[in-house]
Amino acid sequence: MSTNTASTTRTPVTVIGLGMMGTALAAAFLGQGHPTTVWNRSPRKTELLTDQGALGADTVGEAVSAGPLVVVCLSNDEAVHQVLDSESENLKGRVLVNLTSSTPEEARTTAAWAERHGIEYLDGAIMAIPPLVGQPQALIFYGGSSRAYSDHEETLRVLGGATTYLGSDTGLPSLYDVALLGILWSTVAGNIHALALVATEGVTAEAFLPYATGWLNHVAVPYLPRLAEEVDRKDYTTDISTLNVNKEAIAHLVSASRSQGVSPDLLLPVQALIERRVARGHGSDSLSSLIEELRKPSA
Ligand code: FVH
Repeated sequence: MSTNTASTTRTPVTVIGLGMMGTALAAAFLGQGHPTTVWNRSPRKTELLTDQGALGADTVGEAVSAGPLVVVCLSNDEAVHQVLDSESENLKGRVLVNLTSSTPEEARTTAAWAERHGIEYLDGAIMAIPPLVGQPQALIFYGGSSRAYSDHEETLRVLGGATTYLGSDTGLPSLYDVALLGILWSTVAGNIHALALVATEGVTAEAFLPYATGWLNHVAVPYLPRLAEEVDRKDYTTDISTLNVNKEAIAHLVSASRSQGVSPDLLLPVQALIERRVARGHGSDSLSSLIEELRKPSA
């Protein structure tokens, strides 16, 4: 164990996992004066933090026993259980905050494991990259024990100013996580397809960039509130842009991609969804009507 210079008034925190994210988490706690104990499978990664005043634990047990709040941030759910399943007795009565990415099912399974062992549990999803940790705009979702959250909200808010508690369902943070990532990946995918398309005529990504950002800022983002209203009301009537119109337009995109020598693969699933919805008689609906093609068929 190395020495620690943090203040004694702040809640001691243990961070298990010092990858890119875990290191940023531990540094944020240290930076706000929390006595911070760290453990990592590869011990050499603890040095960066012990140099900043963290206590380096030689074992997971030593790290878990160091205080009331244990934050774990590893590659995946399997790693979390490889490291912590044998520490269930040691974790009893403490608060375990799991900031490892997982599925809602994995989160709920881990929450059930924690409950069986008397561990107060919060699942979390970090919607930020390591350099943003600790910044006011850093968004981290939490779900699980309301007592654990209220007891430690001030400490957890050190990690991000946009810290948000979603309620007692431990599966919600990862559901929000993957839902938002889906928006990110489809937006980036659409951009990548567009850049491949315009590049066939020598247009650089830099030259196209202002049009892409303008399109998102002035057309796509302003549509989202109306999209949300249509989905919540299940009212897909529109006098702005129907599926019939979009069926024709996306056919142009697929045809142009092929004739320009660019694969339409990223957009074919969207075209198929539009064509299926139109074929089912919803051609005059708005784009939001596509959600009905995604929902599981009602039993
Ligand atoms: N990095 C990011 O931008 C994203 C932002 C959103 C949230 N993610 C999630 O954070 C988790 C950790 O991600 P990371 O970026 O820190 O990942 P790595 O730098 O690869 O570090 C992985 C740590 O996990 C340890 N580890 C992996 N497997 C095991 C195992 N079986 N037993 C013990 N520890 C394990 C690894 O240890 P080592 O390789 O250094 O010995 C690292 O500490 C992740 O869920 C992201 O989705 C980050």
